[in-house]
Parts: sequence; structure tokens; C-alpha cells
Amino acid sequence: MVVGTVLRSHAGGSVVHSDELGVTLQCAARGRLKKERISILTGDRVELDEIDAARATAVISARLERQNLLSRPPIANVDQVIIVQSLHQPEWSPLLCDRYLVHYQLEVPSALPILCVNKCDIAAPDDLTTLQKIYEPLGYSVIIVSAVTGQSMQTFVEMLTGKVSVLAGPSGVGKSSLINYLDPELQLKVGVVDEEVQLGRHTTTYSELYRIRAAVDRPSWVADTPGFNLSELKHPEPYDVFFQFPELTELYENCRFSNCMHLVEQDCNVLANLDKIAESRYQSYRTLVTAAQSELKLRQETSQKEESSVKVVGGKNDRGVVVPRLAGRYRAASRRTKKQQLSEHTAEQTDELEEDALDDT
Ligand SMILES: Nc1nc2c(ncn2[C@@H]2O[C@H](COP(=O)(O)OP(=O)(O)O)[C@@H](O)[C@H]2O)c(=O)[nH]1
Ligand SMILES: [Mg+2]
Ligand SMILES: [Zn+2]
Repeated sequence: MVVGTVLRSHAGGSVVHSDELGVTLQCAARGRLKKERISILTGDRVELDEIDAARATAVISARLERQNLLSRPPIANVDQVIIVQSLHQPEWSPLLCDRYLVHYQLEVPSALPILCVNKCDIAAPDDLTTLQKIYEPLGYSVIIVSAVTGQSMQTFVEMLTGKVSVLAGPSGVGKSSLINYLDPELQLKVGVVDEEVQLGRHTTTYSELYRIRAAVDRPSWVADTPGFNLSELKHPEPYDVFFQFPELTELYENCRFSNCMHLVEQDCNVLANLDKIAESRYQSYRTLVTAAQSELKLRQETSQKEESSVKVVGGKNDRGVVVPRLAGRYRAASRRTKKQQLSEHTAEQTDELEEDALDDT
């Protein structure tokens, strides 16, 4: 049985590379796979049949189990995510960097992302050191490179060797340039706005694995991704945000309240140790967890609204008929609603009182 890695995939078929045979083949998926709705995506490991070496074609007969799957763009079996940043052009944003870290830690929990700071040719060495001092003690590898001067590119290649890596990060930080540096023949488009609709093969709008020729001893693959804005990402659950901050998770066990979110709570061990946490990191945590909380609240409110927009009448045990509820202005407020409104009002007052009590201490 020959197994290969899908380098790119679209409706017309997939391009699959087999390390064993040392060939890249144009492949169609067996009809059965389509019928069973088994998708074939970039990064998938697949079994090959009917290999025709002369015509460089084969048939995909099965998809192996996925280790993980990135959501945007869809790429399967990612060994590591490299978060590319720059200090200038575009300006460094600690919040954006931390948001990327949270996102990809949740998507690929098996390996901490690597932080790659590109464009070191236009950054002050002191500023780069500051970044290293923030992130390295937290367990992240920080690599400082330049796709223009080639600084530390050999170390970069070593980090990619033998792995499937994905470069992620905001538009303009030099992801495509880094891949081009590794293999100038690829000629990925650089300096274009990713959001623009682009046609053609080597653009970042759909995902493709590229072989890193500079890594000679073991097959190594890298994928480019389009940049995205903070607003485009779905917020994770508040606790999920928290658990992506290693410097906070080592402190929470000594917080007084088990549901402490480490924002305003009394006897919070995180707040008591703020001097040991980088200010920008705690700020990122605050911003991200607060956004996650409000989004959660909004979601809960919306789902309640959806649920209550219909009701079941006439009979029990699924025999009833689902009918839309009348809009508010067509019906009188029930006694229950009135009572609820009253108790909500009181609850708000209690919240305010509690907040006042916290302020006082
Ligand atoms: N000074 C400097 N400019 C770079 C470097 N890498 C890329 N650039 C420039 O940054 C711009 C965006 O690069 P690109 O690779 O398209 O970024 P991407 O959107 O992350 O793929 C282009 O104009 C590149 O020439 C670098 O290391 N130093
Ligand atoms: Mg690009
Ligand atoms: Zn706490």
C-alpha cells in the first residue's frame, strides 16, 4: 500500500506526493469516498491505488485518520504553526500576536506555536530582545529573521525540517516572502493584499503545501495562509482563552474562587502576582477574555430568543404541533414574564451592589 500527502486539492482532483516513490501524482478520489462525503484536503494522508508512473496519475482509495485540521484555510495534519510577526510594516501589535497564539494553540494543541519575527533588518535590536524576553520564558521558541537579508534563515530551515508547518500571521509581515526565500522558484506573490480575489496557482487564497528544498535530509513541507483580522475570528470560550496563557495558568490554583476569571475578583492570585506578568500579556488576556465573555452572553441570549420564537401546542410526546409565538405586541404580558422582569430588575441592583462592595475594598 502506498501512502501519500495531499499537496493541494480542489473539485477537479488532488495533487499527492509520495515520499516512498519520490513522485508527485495527479489523483482522483474513488467514487465511494465522494458518496460517503469523505473530503480530501491539503495535508491529508491518503492511500493510493492504480498508480500510473508514466502518466503520473493515481486513484485515492482511502483517507487516513486526521491528527488535526486547521479551520482557515483547511489544512490537515499540521505538525506546527509558525506565527509570523514584524515590529514595523506592519507595526507590532501585542494583542494581535496573542490572539494568533490563542487561536492556533486551540487548533493545534499538540505543539506550541513558534513565534517568528520577520523584517529584523528594519527593527531595533533592543526591541527584538524585549520580545524574546516576554515570550521565551513562557515556553515559546522565538526566531528572529529577515527574508531580505537572509538572517537566521538556516535556523529557520532547521525548525521546519521533517515537519508539516503552517505560516500564519497578519497580512504584510512577509509570510510569502519567507517561503520564496526558501525556494525562489516558487515565486509566490508578495506585497499583495490577501483579501483581494486572486486567481492563479501561487496565491495565498487557497492552501498548498510547498516542499522545502533547502531541508535536504528529511521531507519538509510548509503552507502559506492568508492573514485575517481579529474581528473575523470566532471568539473562544472564556476559559479556553485563560488556559492559553501559561503564565496565568500556573497561578490560578491559589485564587479564592474556583470560577475566578482574574479580572476584578477578591483574593485572586493572578492579580496578586501581576508584577511577575508582562503588562502587554495581561492586557491581551483582559481584552480577549472580556470579548469572549460578551460574545458568550450574546450567544446565550440569541439562542434563548430562537428557542422561544416557537412553541409546541396540542399533545405530548412529539405529537404536538410547533407554532410560532405571537409577537410581543399581540399578546398581554403573562404573569410569569412580569415576575421575571421584576426579578431581573432586582438582580441588576444586586449586581451593582456587589460591584460597589468590590470597589470599596
Ligand atoms: N524590510 C523587509 N521587508 C520585507 C521582509 N520580508 C518581506 N518584506 C516585504 O513586506 C511586504 C509583504 O510581504 P509578503 O511576503 O507579501 O507578506 P505576507 O502578506 O505575510 O505574505 C513585501 O513588500 C515584502 O517585500 C523583510 O524581511 N524585511
Ligand atoms: Mg502572502
Ligand atoms: Zn484569579
